[in-house]
Amino acid sequence: MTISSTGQPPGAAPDTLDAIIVGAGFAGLYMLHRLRQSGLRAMVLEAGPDVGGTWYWNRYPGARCDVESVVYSYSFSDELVREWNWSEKFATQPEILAYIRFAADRLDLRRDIRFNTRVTAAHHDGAANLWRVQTEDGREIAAHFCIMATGCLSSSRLPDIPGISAFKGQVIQSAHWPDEPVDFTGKRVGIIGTGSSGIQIIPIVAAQAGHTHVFQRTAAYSVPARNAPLAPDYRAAVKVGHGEIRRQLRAGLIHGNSDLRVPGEEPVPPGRTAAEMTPAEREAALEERWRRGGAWYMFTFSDQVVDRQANEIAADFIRRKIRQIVKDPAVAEKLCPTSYAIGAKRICVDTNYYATFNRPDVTLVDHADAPIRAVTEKGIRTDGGEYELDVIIFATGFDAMTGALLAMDIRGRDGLCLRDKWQDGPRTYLGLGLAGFPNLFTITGPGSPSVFSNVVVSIEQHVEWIGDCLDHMKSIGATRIEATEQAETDWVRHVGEVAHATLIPTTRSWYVGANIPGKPNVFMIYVGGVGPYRDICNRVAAAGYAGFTLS
Ligand code: N01
Repeated sequence: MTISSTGQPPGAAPDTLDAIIVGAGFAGLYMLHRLRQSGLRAMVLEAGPDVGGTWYWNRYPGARCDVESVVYSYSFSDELVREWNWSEKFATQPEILAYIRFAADRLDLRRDIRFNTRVTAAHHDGAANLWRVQTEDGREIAAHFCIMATGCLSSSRLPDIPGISAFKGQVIQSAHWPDEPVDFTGKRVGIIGTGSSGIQIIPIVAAQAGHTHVFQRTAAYSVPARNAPLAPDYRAAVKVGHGEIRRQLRAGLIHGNSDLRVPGEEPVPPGRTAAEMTPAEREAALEERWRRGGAWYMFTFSDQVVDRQANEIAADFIRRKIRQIVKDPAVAEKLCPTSYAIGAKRICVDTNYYATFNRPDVTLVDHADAPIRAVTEKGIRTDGGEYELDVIIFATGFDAMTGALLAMDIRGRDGLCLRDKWQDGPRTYLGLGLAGFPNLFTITGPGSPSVFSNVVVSIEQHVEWIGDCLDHMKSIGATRIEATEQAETDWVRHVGEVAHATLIPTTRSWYVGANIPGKPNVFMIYVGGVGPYRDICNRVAAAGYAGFTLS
């Protein structure tokens, strides 16, 4: 059976689609657009009421992307680049959501998206060579291909602290913030979690609340964002230079616009190893990265994530900054991260985070002194006493990489269940395909650079690779593609080898699934860089999709 030029397979039921795409965030929207360009009939199923994915749900106060706006946006369309103007270096969630809505409308995507439609199951019907996708409202939709665009950080979690349902005040999850603005004026607020989300929320809530208690289990490394409005001449320069910026981003030569030549600023010199620099040079380089702000502090030394000494120099610089900013030395010490290498958990980017602890109406409750035991009717009980609260905010993270996929009952060839296949941790080939699951693709799936890259760059690469793959299948009359067991095993080994050559897997983080009780601890991300990864994927395609079986 071949896919016809109209995208309709001969003999297929009229409502059989070429592809179902799950999720209408950055990935699902571009995938729909790309498949339409190939003349395929595709539909996006989206649990939420609108486009945006993570940028729809994570609408907490202070939510921003910590990758710079001009590069955290689609690069595939010159029109979109030309027509959209980012207002700030780091865009707010409302601005990113407005951008995604703009892209969806500009590309006329909404007519093929079913909103408020949560996918509960996807089963491959081998005889018909179709994916049968079931939704929460009891419908079934069939398609030849199923493409999971479900996001890496879309399955948020409440921790298993006992008593949460007993609390008489308001409980809010950062990733499911209420639609209406929450007024914290005069309220006693407790925030659990000091990762990227908590660090963005805390300064904003603290400025409004009567009193804020920050419950910290592990101190995080955070660098200032140095957010600022984008000057018109800078925006114009980015549009003019867009082609070259896109080339460099895709090759992994630059990561954000901190690396671009901003008018009036010299580009940051390429990193050298810490050992190649004198102590004065190292200090100047760290100071310069701190002054510029942003997550690219991680690249101050070229060996920062592989060499313990280089890593410690970069980590210690941040601790010294914390001690300078936070006036109470005891509080400063508690805010200093010491238990893990910088970068082994995602570095945070903040605006006024550490300075917030100088406010008289903010109290740091550190786990070492007062571990949380329970949520009670009145607040939070720790070993150090009970804190009475009106609101508790949980910024406690996500079941990353696999949570959204395993929330669905996905079954492949001969009924193979994804939950069984991944019981010892996720296994994929390239983070794109899975042995035993024909015609199923994952965009930024486990085993790809995904969250270890500017994820929009990685999304575009996967979407284009999948689109080209389906074009190729059509051209040779193939209707089925599946990763081989051998290719998958080799890739999983390679992902592990690359990761274990760095310091990144050396701590218990969501990168290894350690934040979810009972989740197998396996490093889930390809950290070899988007450039080398793109080369590998391109070579696989050029070799007739080596490591996949096509029929
Ligand atoms: O989640 P996290 P996040 N008791 O898992 C604590 C992206 N993102 O939503 O470290 C007490 O990082 C937990 O403590 P510990 C970005 O990739 C990007 O903040 O496990 N505390 C930790 O402090 C990011 O990395 C942006 O000891 C508990 C916090 O909760 C990823 O999303 C913004 C606990 C969870 O931190 C996730 O970030 C936001 C418990 N039982 C998110 N359980 C930007 O672009 C958990 N914690 C800016």
